[in-house]
Amino acid sequence: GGPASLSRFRGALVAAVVGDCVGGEFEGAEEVPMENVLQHLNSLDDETKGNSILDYSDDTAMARCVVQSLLTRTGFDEQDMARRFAKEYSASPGRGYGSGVIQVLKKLSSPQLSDVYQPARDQFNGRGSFGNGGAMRVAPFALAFPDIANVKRFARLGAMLTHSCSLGYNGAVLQALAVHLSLQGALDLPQEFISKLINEMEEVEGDKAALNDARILKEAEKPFCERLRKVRYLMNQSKVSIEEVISELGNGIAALHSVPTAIFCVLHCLQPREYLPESYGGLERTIAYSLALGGDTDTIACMAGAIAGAHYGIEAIPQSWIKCCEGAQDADMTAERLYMLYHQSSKGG
Ligand code: R7I
Ligand code: MG
Ligand code: MG
Repeated sequence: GGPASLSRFRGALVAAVVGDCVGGEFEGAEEVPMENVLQHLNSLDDETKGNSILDYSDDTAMARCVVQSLLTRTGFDEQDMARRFAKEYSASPGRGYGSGVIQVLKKLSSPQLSDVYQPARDQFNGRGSFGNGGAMRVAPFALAFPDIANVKRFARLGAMLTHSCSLGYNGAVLQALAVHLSLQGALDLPQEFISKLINEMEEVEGDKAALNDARILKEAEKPFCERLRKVRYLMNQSKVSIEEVISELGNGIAALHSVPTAIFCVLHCLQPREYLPESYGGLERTIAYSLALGGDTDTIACMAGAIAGAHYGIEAIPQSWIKCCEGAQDADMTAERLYMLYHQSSKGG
């Protein structure tokens, strides 16, 4: 479909859930042979396994809270979103949350809490978390706000409810920008897509707090920009090994070691690759490739899925995959409501 078509909204939201669910199988694995990935994905086509459900993890659990909050409040309401995160955690604590963020989610459920951003600030001796938990759930912000300034602003605030370190919340801003651009059709011109992301992040990372965090954590002056330049270098190589991607971009639980990686997965899989089945379309390639990197596979596949889904649309996701994943059909239903909210706001409401 054209820019911001319903198919793209559905694709983004559903492929994020599918990435989380199918990626759970390999989370934390150091090496994942492509053969194992393809076997896992093939097993989803198996009729006899048609009803087997792959559970979603914290990535989807929190994204669902974001969606429900944005829809119910018709915009960003930090109190409401914080309450939903806390409630979801206490109802299903076993979704594989990061070990640090659990403290935040417990504090957010206290009725005496006056500043919902405070628990996040208390993390890691007051520096805040740089984990990818803000980025993994951010896609709905890009699907709710048509204006890029709002996408950046609210993605940041939404992430800061749990991640107050700039290396955490700026990862969320980057992921939201990638989904935003993809939704507009920007992946039709991959070189311009990566340049736009770098330009946007130059400004985002020029912020005083970001420069300060980068210095304290001994990262490059603008860490996400540095990584995006590596993405641009790697996407322009005809051959790139998985080892090189892991060593240059990472596959870990930090936003800096996973958001640029997810963006690379999408760009790398725009073309057919010899080690991926010829029958696969771009979305299937992206998910398979994300899993083969190992490490934080559920989150990298979830984020790459959101970006790729916004590009290829819902038709690109195999029905058998959707059927196997908990919450995927549900995501498809809510995508239409986000589509309406987005197009309502773009009419100047
Ligand atoms: O970021 P977060 O929500 O975790 C998300 C990840 C995803 O992969 C999910 O699928 C799930 O598996 O978890 O949770 P946090 O606890 O805020 O951060 C994740 C981890 O990053 C922490 O448990 C720490 O190990 C590490 N980390 C830090 N370590 C040292 N110093 C994050 N920030 C810091 C830090 O400042
Ligand atoms: Mg998870
Ligand atoms: Mg994960």
